[in-house]
Amino acid sequence: MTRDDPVRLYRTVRLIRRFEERAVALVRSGAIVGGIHPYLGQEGIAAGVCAALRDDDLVTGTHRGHGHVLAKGADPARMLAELLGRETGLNRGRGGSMHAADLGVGVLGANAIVGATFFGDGAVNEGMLLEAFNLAALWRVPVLFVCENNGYATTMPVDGAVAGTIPGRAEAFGMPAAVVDGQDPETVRDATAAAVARMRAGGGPELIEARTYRFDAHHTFEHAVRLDYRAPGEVAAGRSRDPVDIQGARLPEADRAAVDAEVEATLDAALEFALASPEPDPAGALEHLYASGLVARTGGG
Ligand SMILES: Cc1ncc(C[n+]2csc(CCOP(=O)(O)OP(=O)(O)O)c2C)c(N)n1
Repeated sequence: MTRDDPVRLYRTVRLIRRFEERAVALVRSGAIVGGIHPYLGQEGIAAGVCAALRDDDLVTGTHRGHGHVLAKGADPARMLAELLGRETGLNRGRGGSMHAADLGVGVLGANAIVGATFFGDGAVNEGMLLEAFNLAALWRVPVLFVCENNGYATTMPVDGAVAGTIPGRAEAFGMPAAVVDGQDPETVRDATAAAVARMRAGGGPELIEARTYRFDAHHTFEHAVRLDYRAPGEVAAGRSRDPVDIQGARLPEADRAAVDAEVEATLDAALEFALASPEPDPAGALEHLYASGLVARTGGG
């Protein structure tokens, strides 16, 4: 199977979907402490973008970052262990949901600071993002900025927060920009492949605005505190364009069922591994905070 094979793309969106559904259940049961920002509904973007990348390409994600980590190829078992705060987690349980990193597969890290390389519509009014656009364009840095426009920054609708357009921000710095259907993994993959080919040939940075819809809460805290900012009809319409079904419809039913079963087995094993893993020893709480060789400064510069 090639990296951009339709079956493989389906496997990725399905893996993220089921990983997230299980993670939400683990939050509800109290096993995952502190909650998560579910990526449900946006799976086609991470899957499509990462299908067009090489293993040695680097990505950074957002606070809604599980999908980016999984799509780039991190081990779901170690990712789940990370969410559960276990020593076997990708970051020994120290990073958790919003700081999962796996340098082995080119994931520099999910990032709780709004405005990383994958980013939401809420980031497009952040000054540091525009500064990054400027320097990337000026120095022709091969970076693909992927805006996952799910229509809201927490509860703030895009229309009430974004003047002008998202591609317009890139174009102001001379960067090519495309708007794509983020619910279709193959559309995202093809747009990414085209941009990445230009960038590898020295073309400089580009931006993709992927239009999507967040199926679940901004954060799982919303499951307890119902916030009334999306009309039921809007949510139903958004959910009707499901990236898992869109990609699944391209596969023979038997292939889809086989992938579904394989994903379930992978996640069953992942959960078993994670739950059987020890929590970090409190005595080591200060380990792995600094790169080896560096010591914490105690003040005085
Ligand atoms: C620099 C910064 N400002 C504010 C926040 C608080 N914050 C966390 S998520 C969020 C909304 C982000 O919305 P968006 O970028 O559209 O991403 P989405 O949550 O929709 O995926 C905000 C404001 C933050 N984490 N970082």
